Amino acid sequence: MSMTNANFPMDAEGRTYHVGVKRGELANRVITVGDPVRAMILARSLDGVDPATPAKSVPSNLFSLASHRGFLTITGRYKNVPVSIVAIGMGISMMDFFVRECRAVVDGPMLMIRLGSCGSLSDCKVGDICVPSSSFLVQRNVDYFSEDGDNGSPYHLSKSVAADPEITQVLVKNMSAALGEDHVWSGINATADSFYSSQGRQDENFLDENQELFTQLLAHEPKTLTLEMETFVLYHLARSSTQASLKKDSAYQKTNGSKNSIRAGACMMVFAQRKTNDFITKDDVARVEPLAGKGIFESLIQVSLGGNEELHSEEGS
Ligand code: R1P
Ligand code: URA
Repeated sequence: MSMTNANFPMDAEGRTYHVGVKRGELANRVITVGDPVRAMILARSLDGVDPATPAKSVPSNLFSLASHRGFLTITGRYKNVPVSIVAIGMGISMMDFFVRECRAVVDGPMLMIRLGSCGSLSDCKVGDICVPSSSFLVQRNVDYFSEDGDNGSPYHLSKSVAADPEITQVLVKNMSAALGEDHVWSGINATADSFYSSQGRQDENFLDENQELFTQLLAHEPKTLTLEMETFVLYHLARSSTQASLKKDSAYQKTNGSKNSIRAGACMMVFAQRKTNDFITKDDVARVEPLAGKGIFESLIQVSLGGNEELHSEEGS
């Protein structure tokens, strides 16, 4: 694959370097997940999908693209609205690739909603859904572990960044309808730069100094519910998105006062209960994922893109 433009590499067709998508392959409304199999399960809810589609495969009537860097993009329609699902793998760098490269190939406003898995340090049970209205970042302070003296605390905790409030509210409503309101929790998410040290897991093979981490997280944000590895970057980049991509879209400019071109939200399924040490079973994942999928697709199409909705509903599939 040969690329031009070292600043934002794209190939001759206009495909991005890592996600691999080009204009016309991605809808303005996008669900992002970590696990490609979760993306395939969600794709079964899209319009016109054959129920006999084999497990762990992409329905043949949908557009799909597996990139050489592990991203999987699937585009189709849900209740006739163009939507995409992008599996990104794990970690904050993968979320950064996803948000920036997808933004680069779509015209007009975008909605991005994450369906992830998480650990819970609150009372949520495995299989419950959490919808965080904001997220903060937990980063290992590598200098603390150096040998040259006092370098602060072992973990940096950032300020919280808010999700889009309308997306959060619609997610709570639709997840409650799909799973029952007793299984849906609101609160704050912590995005960690490791599954292990900065999520408070104990590992005698490394010096991590994280025995007090949960206490510190709760002192920092008492409503901290969940620990995972991407959501903060999604919320942060949505809030940092500029209107550059909207300049061509006069209808949007006329009707929407927002300074951002991306609105984002997230929800996550509790896989690890960190207080009781429970971990979700395969059967529970198989039960919860399709229900959460229904809640997330309904939410994705119920929030308005703003501007000329008709124009955007013709794009992306
Ligand atoms: C770790 O097991 C992974 O699971 C969570 C974390 O954020 C991390 O990516 O999310 P996904 O299930 O979406 O990958
Ligand atoms: N994903 C995470 O990042 N942490 C967990 O504990 C479970 C899923």
